[in-house]
Amino acid sequence: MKIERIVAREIYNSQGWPTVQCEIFLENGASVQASVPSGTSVGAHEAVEFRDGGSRLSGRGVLKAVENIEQKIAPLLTGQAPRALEMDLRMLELDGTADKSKLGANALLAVSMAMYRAEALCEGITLYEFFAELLDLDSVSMPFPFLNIINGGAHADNGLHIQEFMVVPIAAQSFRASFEVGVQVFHALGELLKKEGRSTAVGIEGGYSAGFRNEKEALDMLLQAMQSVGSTEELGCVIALDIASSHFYSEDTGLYQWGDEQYSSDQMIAYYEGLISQYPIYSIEDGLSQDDWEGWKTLTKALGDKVQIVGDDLCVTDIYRVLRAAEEKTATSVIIKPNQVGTITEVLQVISLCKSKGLQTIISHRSLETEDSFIADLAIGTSSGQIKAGSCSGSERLAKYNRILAIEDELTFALLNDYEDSSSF
Ligand code: 2PG
Ligand code: MG
Repeated sequence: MKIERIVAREIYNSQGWPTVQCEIFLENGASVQASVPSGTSVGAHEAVEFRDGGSRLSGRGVLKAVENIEQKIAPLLTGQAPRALEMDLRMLELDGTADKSKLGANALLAVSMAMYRAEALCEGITLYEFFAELLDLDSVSMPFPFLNIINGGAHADNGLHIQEFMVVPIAAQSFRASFEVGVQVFHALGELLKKEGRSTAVGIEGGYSAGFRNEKEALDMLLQAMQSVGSTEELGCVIALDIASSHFYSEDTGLYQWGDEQYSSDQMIAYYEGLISQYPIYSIEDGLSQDDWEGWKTLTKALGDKVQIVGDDLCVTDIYRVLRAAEEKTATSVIIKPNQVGTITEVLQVISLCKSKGLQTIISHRSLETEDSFIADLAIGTSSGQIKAGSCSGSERLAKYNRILAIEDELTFALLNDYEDSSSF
């Protein structure tokens, strides 16, 4: 089946800013679509988006990225059968830059995601099955959800330094049961906030953005919400934090600006040590700044056997940075965000590298999302084990979780059928 036409358009993300959507039409009239997300707290080493600049939409229009797809990429790929991996390599060659700045990571990613969907469609399999086939996996596993219940940092206007306070239900037997625990904690915290006459407004990832006095108060209320649903042991529910510390680190002083205080890397590590002793914390993301490799080494040595040490801005889904993190033991887990690198082929390479180096992976959304549920298939098809897709409010967040629920049903149904077939003899 050949590609008849590749179309791109400017659409709007969950915060009303422009982003790129690509649609691929096949000869038989079928079509697939993909839309790309964007970040708010963007790492310095991420691949770059192509934005129009100028005065229209504060310079954030993506009409030039759309033009890059339709005029530069489409002529290269139209008229051929969709072969995602090979086509990603051709796009990368056409772009020719390390940071994807010639065509834009947003232009490349929209085509890459749509192409993986098109090839899966032509093969008559689902997207997650296609990923499992490419990674040579005999079976897949469901990921644990990281539900971002309280938003802070660059994602809310409440003065919290920590960007994400997430709940991770780890003990349930299925994704559905895990997610239900997370949802209950979200609503329980809403009730607690209401009872205290506080705002239940949400931040840009759908978690509460109330004005907490400090991180301790936010954690205490989160814990109270968890306990009101059941004891934390009984719930099997733990806390994950994304500190996103690059955004309050000063290159000039080499220190972290925490309110009126300034902390060194060692003081930040001591602060996390204190938190771990008081709360059921399971995972800490971007605890130190994106280029503080020495600090990360100390952090991983000090806390790596107690909690998951997650590199996001540190690794930016870049194969060389992930390799360095593995070799220098600066993290135990890696955030995987397709738009940090620009093509799905590179994402799959990074996931494979993590698996071979014993690093955990967390497939992640961005703060500015669309209704595209691509990362749900990616998390399952690569058996990545963990997914963070925001809170349980906002359809752009739920699109991912709901897709996982549907895939879980599909897999359970297939298992039951296999069992019935085998037991009928
Ligand atoms: C992060 C992400 C997603 P943003 O820092 O991990 O939660 O936020 O997309 O703003 O970078
Ligand atoms: Mg992060």
